[in-house]
Amino acid sequence: PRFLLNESWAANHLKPRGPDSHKGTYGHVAVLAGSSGKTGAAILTCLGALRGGAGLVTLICPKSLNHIFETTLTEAMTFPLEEETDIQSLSYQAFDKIISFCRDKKAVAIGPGFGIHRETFELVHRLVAHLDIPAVIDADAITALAGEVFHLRRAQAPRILTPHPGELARLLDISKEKIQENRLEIARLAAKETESIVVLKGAATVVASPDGREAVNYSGNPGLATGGTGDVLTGLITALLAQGYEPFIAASLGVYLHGLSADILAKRKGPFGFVAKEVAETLPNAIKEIM
Ligand code: NPW
Ligand code: AMP
Ligand code: MG
Repeated sequence: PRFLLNESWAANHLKPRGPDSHKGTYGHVAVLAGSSGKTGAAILTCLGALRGGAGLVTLICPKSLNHIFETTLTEAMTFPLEEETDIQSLSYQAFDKIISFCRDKKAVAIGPGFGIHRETFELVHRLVAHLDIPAVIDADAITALAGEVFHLRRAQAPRILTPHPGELARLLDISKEKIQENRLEIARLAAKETESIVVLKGAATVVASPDGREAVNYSGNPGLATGGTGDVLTGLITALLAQGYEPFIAASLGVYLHGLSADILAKRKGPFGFVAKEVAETLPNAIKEIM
């Protein structure tokens, strides 16, 4: 079955909040993101999660960068961990602490600005296979899995991959051009190959599940073609997972709301020049528009 992600689809799937609900109802999101030079990616992922309605958000980060996050992120918490001294990224040494921290969390985001050192890649491989909660895998974590998708097949909990065409090209070792020529078919193939839900980003984002469901998005505009918007989407989808949406619905609803937020900004501010942070900040307006 194929769905068009439009306003009526989203309105049918977005759940209202019960008056007696509390932050525990909406799940605690863990975010594994950020390294030296890419702290913004981690911040944007956390903002995407908060604006997407997560009950609580904690950023797991390298200790040396903790002060940046503590001063920038008011509503999110941090969980600083020892890092390899010279890379200011987390490495496989942090594996056990991350696994035990995530045990009672509802969903985890892995990858935005996470780093591309070998030690970080090894951490990603082990986390992808062993974390027993739903995970959104993006950016550097997708790059870490290039030629190593078997780690995904070992996972016992749902995995959602959110590649842009460049990342999917790297993951599957096929050209960007080939991907763009047949986005739906390649996304479907990638979902089968990785046994994960695949969100192939870009104009008319495609969502494909290994169970055969697929969706094409009708919201969004080229104003989104600016640094950090993908990081916001990752946080948003993770927040929807934490709120209990089934993984394919969480991915699809996240893609639609993210695009709608950009459409509201394009109308309000102009067709481009709005920034990723504003896409996060406008998510409540997008939710309001379809509720
Ligand atoms: P080309 O060559 O431009 O045509 P990378 P990244 C291609 C973090 N960030 N359609 C592109 O193609 C991220 O989270 C941090 C077609 C090129 O080949 C990552 O961790 C920020 N092709 C890290 O930086 C803000 C497309 O992909 C390749 C495409 C690197 O992420 C920015 C580039 O991909 C950023 O989010 C499309 N729609 N989109 C921060 N403030 O901290 C991309 N490509 O090398 O993975 O680089 O996406 O910038
Ligand atoms: P990333 O490259 O990871 O930062 O993600 C970019 C985000 O912007 C994704 O959600 C893309 O789907 C979206 N995006 C980029 N270009 C366009 C476009 N021309 N039309 C609609 N959405 C776009
Ligand atoms: Mg990205």
